[in-house]
Amino acid sequence: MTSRPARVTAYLGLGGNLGDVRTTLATALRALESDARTESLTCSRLYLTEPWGMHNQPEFLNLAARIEWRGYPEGLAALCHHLERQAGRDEQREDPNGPRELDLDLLLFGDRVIDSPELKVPHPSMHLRRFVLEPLNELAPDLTPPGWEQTIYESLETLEDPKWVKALTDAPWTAWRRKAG
Ligand code: PH2
Ligand code: MG
Ligand code: MG
Repeated sequence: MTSRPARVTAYLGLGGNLGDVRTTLATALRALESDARTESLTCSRLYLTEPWGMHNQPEFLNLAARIEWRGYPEGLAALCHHLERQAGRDEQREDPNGPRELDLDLLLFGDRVIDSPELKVPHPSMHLRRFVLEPLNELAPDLTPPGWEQTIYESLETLEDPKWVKALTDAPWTAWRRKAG
């Protein structure tokens, strides 16, 4: 008999800066939400963000999502990768910090620390990036990720990333907010 995996609260960072990014993000969120292993999905606001790591590229749209996931982290990472490819992303072509249709990063998976060649959780550079921490702070300000000494809110207070992020409050996105059930 195989036992059912426990439900884990995971956090994702989503972004993109090529093509119709709002539609791409909405499609990816819908696909994440409709997966049988997803029990609920809650999103931050959408942010317009200054490119980090490589300057000469379009601004990004970013958001964070909390997902109640009944499954394994590898399964969630594989779903993210599948949705990135479905959005037209071509990893052969791209620079590590360069433009892309969709980036879906598994940031946190409960209290788990994963350090395999395929998957690293917590995401190794999330603590350096305002475009990750600012949306995440809407969902989990008091959370201290495994291995960290600060909460998300505290790390944002001391963050030195000079890149700007701007929350967008226009209506179309609001329709994609999902409250945890
Ligand atoms: N993603 C990158 C590189 N730089 N900059 C912003 N603002 N947002 C991103 O999602 C982003 C980036 C590579 O994953
Ligand atoms: Mg990324
Ligand atoms: Mg990525």
